[in-house]
Amino acid sequence: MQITGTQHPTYSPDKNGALLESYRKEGYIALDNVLSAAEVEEAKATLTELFRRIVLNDGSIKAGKFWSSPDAITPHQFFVQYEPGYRYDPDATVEELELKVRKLMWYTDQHPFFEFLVNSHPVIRSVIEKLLGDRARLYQDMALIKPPFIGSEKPWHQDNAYFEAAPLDATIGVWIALDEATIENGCMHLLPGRPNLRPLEHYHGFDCQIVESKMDASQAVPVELKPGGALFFSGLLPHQTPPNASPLRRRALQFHYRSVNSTLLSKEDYDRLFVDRDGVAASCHAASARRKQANK
Ligand SMILES: O=C(O)CCC(=O)C(=O)O
Repeated sequence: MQITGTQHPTYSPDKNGALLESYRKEGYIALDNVLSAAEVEEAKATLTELFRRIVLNDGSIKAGKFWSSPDAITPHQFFVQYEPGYRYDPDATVEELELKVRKLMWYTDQHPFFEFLVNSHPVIRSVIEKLLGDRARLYQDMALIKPPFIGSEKPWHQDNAYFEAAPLDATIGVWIALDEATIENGCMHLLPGRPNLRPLEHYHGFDCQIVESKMDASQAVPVELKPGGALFFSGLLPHQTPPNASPLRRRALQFHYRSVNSTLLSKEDYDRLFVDRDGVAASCHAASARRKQANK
């Protein structure tokens, strides 16, 4: 069993000033004990329960809500994504299948415990709103599973490259470790510092990712977390997770919020805002458009 020796502060309101300063300077903060041991156990058990319900197709999965915009026509629907190398085996048991899952997405409205975590958990909401400087609404939810041996890399990217909210500092993510997250099993790696908190050009490699020459990956820092520890990070912070080649699980919850006063733009308008220094539209949408154009 791995035990990370890394220590992060435990949240208390008297730390608000220092946490905000650190967030503004580095683009993230890490905290221990955001979830209690009991909450971590409940989150893991509830993820398993939701996975079983969707895989067994027992009729208990509700039609999705649309968190991002009440005006949107298409609701987001809970789905499961398997690791890219996994070939579906109809004889696999549910337990075996769960160890092939890369992510669950749009799942938090399927269970009251996750609704509590995203909407009302006192530490999550306090920290998010303090760092955002505004009331927050949920923008996106995922559970990122990175299973033992086959959990694949998520390449360098900025979450704002996927989003459409303005202004660019109005989005924030929280990534909560449910297992120990270490360098060996694929913890978060970050490129901190104000100069990196600006749009960086993305392209479509094996995923939507930052153009390598636009960042200095040698300055990256890994952030190991104990179960219940969490990383709060700007939508502009470049981050990556390496593969999990270890025998250990690395489950995490990730919720993104945006300020209630932010605006969702059309993809075209967002591409005029999310622009790299050299004037290149930097989002994943712009990267897809360039790829389509090149393949014509
Ligand atoms: O948990 C991970 O492996 C990385 C997730 C991530 O950065 C993302 O999906 O945006």
